[in-house]
This record gives sequence, structure tokens and C-alpha cells, in this order.
Amino acid sequence: MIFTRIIFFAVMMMFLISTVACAHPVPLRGIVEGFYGDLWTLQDREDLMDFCREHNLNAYIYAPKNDPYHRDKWREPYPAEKMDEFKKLVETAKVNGVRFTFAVSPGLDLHYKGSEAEKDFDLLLYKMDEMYKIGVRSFAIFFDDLKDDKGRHHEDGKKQAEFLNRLQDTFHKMHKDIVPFITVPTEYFYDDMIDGNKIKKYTKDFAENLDEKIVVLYTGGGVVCPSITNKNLNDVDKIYDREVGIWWNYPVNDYTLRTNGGRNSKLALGPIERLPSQRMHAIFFNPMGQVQMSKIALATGAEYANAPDLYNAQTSWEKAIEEQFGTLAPAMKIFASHSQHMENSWAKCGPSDAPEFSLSANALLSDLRKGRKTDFTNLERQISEMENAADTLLARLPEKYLKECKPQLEQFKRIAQADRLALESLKAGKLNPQLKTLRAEIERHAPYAILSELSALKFIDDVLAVVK
Ligand code: LOG
Repeated sequence: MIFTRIIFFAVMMMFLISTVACAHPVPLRGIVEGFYGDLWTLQDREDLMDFCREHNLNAYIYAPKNDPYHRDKWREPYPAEKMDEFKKLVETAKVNGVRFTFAVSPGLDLHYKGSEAEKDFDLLLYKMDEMYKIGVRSFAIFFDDLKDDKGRHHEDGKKQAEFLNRLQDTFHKMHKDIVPFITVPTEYFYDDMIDGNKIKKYTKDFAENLDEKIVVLYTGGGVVCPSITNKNLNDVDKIYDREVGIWWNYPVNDYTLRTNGGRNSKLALGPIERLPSQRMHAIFFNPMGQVQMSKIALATGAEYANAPDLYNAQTSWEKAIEEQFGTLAPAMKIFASHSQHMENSWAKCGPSDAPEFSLSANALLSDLRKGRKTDFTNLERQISEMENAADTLLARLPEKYLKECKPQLEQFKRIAQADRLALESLKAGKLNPQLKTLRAEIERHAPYAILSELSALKFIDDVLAVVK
């Protein structure tokens, strides 16, 4: 008996050791504030530093596209009050065990030749030195988004690389305790690095000339793409002859802002998913302007980054929502499941919205079409749950969340109500005229709030197409 117990215990221990041994955290893992649109406040950032500590994320990159001093007016130093904010933030990062990286995107008009180049070089050095003085030890220079209206860029990979190497060398001579630079190339997604099976000239030149210590980030096959395979990561490692890192564009939603008149219309509330299990140097998640609502995806991203090969997107997503929303978690899961998938003409990422709903809706419509016996109860139940979830969240979500998702919650409620009318119309075999009014109302709000386009929203249109 004792003997079997010992064996059992030994086997359990071996199992435990093997699972722990499987967890290879990505060495540098965290958040890149790298989106377009309104900047986060100091308070938002400090709050996120806490979040990073709690979730074992150890890195943050400051790179908001709409901070004029980061990109458009990169030559100008930050005003004193901004430097005070940075100082506080850098301290908060340190206290929380987060490496703060200061990034500049000088590519729009950086000079690479002649006396103007020397001037630019010195200005950049000065700007970084000011950051060094307040405690920053990690720096990044980004060259993304330099394409013209026709989608072409005119960058020279060799010149960019030489510029970066020289900047790093010079700065390192001044300050021995800085860590290697981080960069994002102009061709920063795989499909843009290659032409057929040939590496494009810019990427080849950049990769061949770049100091081997500099960390390169890329975004996957596309800018916002469904997945990165181990093979894809490997291919980019080979191009750059180093372990590269990932800049992952989920839950960022700034591209729904650009196409929708200045408001973020869709929230990305799903889990991080379909990323490599293989070793990588770094991973940074690019969030939404909505800092609180970003935390669902970010918490799952943290779990992934801490143990890529043990990660399960669905369980991690449920856990994140339970931890963040407590008693409101069941309602939040329903709402969030309708707002996970991000897609437009060039972007595609995140799990399908409410797959259970679309499955039931499609089954019902197909049964009706084929004259089979139809079961309305399943969809009826889901619609009631949606309505209840919307009401609960609108009434009880704390203000810090509500101010980030109220338009979407109200739209969710309209969609649920329209789904109910659609279902009733189907049952009666006759269109309830209110449905058309409500559908028009949903359309009126769509530029500011959209969700479940291929699921709960589609059901309304599918019904309008068949019931007259
Ligand atoms: C930008 C990024 C933006 C994201 C999503 C990178 C490296 N750069 O198209 O600032 O938030 O796409 O719109 C980007 O991803 N370029």
C-alpha cells in the first residue's frame, strides 16, 4: 500500500515538474502603447503598470502615434510638465518590475545624409538623453507606417540600419547601462518582406546591416492578422538572423476609428489566440484606446506570454472576465462574446463573434427553408440572455468601464431587441413592422457602435430578407 502511494506520489511529481518545465515565458512580454487616436492619461498608464505586475508582464513601450513629440514633431523635446509625467511613470514602472521603453518614430522626415543628418542625429540623442536622466534605460526607434497613398515606401534599409547602429553605439558609449534598442522596420509584416519567394531589397538591406543585438518586432503575416505559426516566426528569424519579437495588433481597434469618423466603433473583447508556441525574444500587445476594456485581451495575452505552450484561449478568457468583473462576469461573457472579431478590407483577427448564436440562427433558418420542424426555444433563450446581459451591464457596470463601452452596450441591446422581433416575425410568418424601424435605428448608430456583424446582427437581415 505504502509502496503504491510512493509510486503514485512520484508519478504526480514527475507530471508536475514536466508541466512546469513546459512553461517558457517569453523573456520580454508586455504592452506597446502604439495605437492611433487619443492618448492614454498618466493615470491610465500607471493603472496599467499595476496590471502588468499582477499579470507578470515585464515590459511597456511608450509609442502613441498621436503624441506629436513621438512622430510628427519628433525633433522637438518634451515640455517640462510632460517630462514630469514621464518621470512619475518611469518610477511607477520600476516599482512594478516593468521595463519602460521610450520610443521615437522619426521616419517621416529623418535625414540620412549631410549636415542635416548630423543635426537630426544630435537632436535624437538629446531627446533620448533627457529620458535617460529621468531613469529610462531602454529605447526604441520605429520605422513603421511610412507608406504613401499608393502603398509604396521609399526607405533605404541599409541607411536606416546604419543610422540605428550608430545611434545605439554612440548612446552606449555615453551610458553603459542601456539595454539593446528595439526597432520596427518599415516592412514590418511578413507578406510585405517578401516578393514571391524572394526577400525584398529593403528588408534584406535592413536585416544584413542591423546590429545583431537590436531587437526586431514584426506583426505577423499581415498588419492585423488571424494567427502566427511557428513556421512564420521561424522564417522571419531566418531573415533577420536572430530571434525576433512580435508586435501583436489585438485588441487594438484604431482602424475602426479611422474608417468611422473618429470614434472607435468596435471593441475587441476576445482572447489572444493562435500565436506561436515556439521561443521568441519578445511579445508586445497593442491595446485599444479603451484602457479598461483592453484588459480582457491583455490578461489572456499575459497568460499566453508566460507559458505559450500551455495556453488555452477559451479558459484564459473566461478566467480573465471572472477576475475582472466578479458577479457581472456572466453578463460580460455574453456581451464580450458578441464583440471579439475584428475585420475590414485589410485586417482580420480574433475569434468569431457569438458562434453559438450564428449556429442556432443558421440551423433555424435552414429548417424553415426546408419546411422541417423548427425549434425556436434555443435561439429564444440566447436572445433573452443577451437582453438581460445588456440591461444588467448598463445598470451595474462601474463608471470606469461604462464610459468606454456604453454606445456598444446600447447597440447590443438594440440588436437583441431586433433579434427578438425577427424571431417573432419568423414564428408568425409575417413581418413585424417595428423590426424595420429598429434596424434603421441600429444602422444610425453603427458608425459609433458595432458588434456581432456576422452573428446576431446578420440574423436580423437574414429574417428581413425572407419574411415580408
Ligand atoms: C501601426 C500601429 C497601429 C496598427 C493597427 C504597427 C507596427 N503599426 O498599420 O500603430 O495601431 O497598425 O491599426 C499599424 O502595427 N499600422
